[in-house]
Amino acid sequence: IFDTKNDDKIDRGEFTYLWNNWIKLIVRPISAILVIDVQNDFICGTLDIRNCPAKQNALEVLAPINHLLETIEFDAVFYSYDWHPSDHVSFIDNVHLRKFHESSPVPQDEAQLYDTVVFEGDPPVEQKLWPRHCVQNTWGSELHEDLKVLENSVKIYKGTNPEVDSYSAFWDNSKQTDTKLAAQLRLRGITDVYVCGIAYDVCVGATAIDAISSGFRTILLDDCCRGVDLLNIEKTKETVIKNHGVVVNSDRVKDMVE
Ligand code: VGL
Ligand code: ZN
Repeated sequence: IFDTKNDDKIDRGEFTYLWNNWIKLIVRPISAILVIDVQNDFICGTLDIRNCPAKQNALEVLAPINHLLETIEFDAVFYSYDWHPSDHVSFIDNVHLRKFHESSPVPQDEAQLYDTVVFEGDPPVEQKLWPRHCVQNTWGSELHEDLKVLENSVKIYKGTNPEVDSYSAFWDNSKQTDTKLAAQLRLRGITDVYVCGIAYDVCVGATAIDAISSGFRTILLDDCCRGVDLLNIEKTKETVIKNHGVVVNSDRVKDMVE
């Protein structure tokens, strides 16, 4: 094929065909899908994102995610759970349990839902205040009953430390402890990570960014996500693209996964 004297006799169509197959054999993509936080509280419970600024309906992720899980043979499937103890730092009704740091933009007795405050600590911790949600072993923290859950899938629990929030399914927000998700992906030889779920601009975005920095080719499934704030959803997509991830609709996946 690399015969330069007879270069003009080479069948370019044949060459391209062989080349594509060699590439696929050499670097066969091994794919995982991460289904992020498709839990009752975000869909129809205490942190129903229909009440958030973007007014999106998280129920709409179920059909496209289920369709993918039914039609695409991913090499691994992971479901993450936001899984908080009752005294979790992110709950507005828990602000009285801790002291605010002097640098907090909002004083302790004036803190409102969705404010970002700073708690005392070493170092002080910045935290957005959410309604109580996804408390461990409650209905609100269960996956939605209409979500397809595959056998042999892996469940990842995050936000279990009462003092630290965890948006990403890889790391807590202070990057102190990891969930072992990256190790589990590497153990399976995963090269490509598809990310979908709720909330687009919070846990899905943080997970996609960490997937990229953990070295995985990362594909964000735009139509399989719903979020809190439209501007932040746009910023999430921009950040993923800027960091060499891709954002696609789920109808593209069948051509990307063998
Ligand atoms: C989430 C807010 C608080 C999420 C979790 O799953 O996106 N959002 N905790
Ligand atoms: Zn949470």
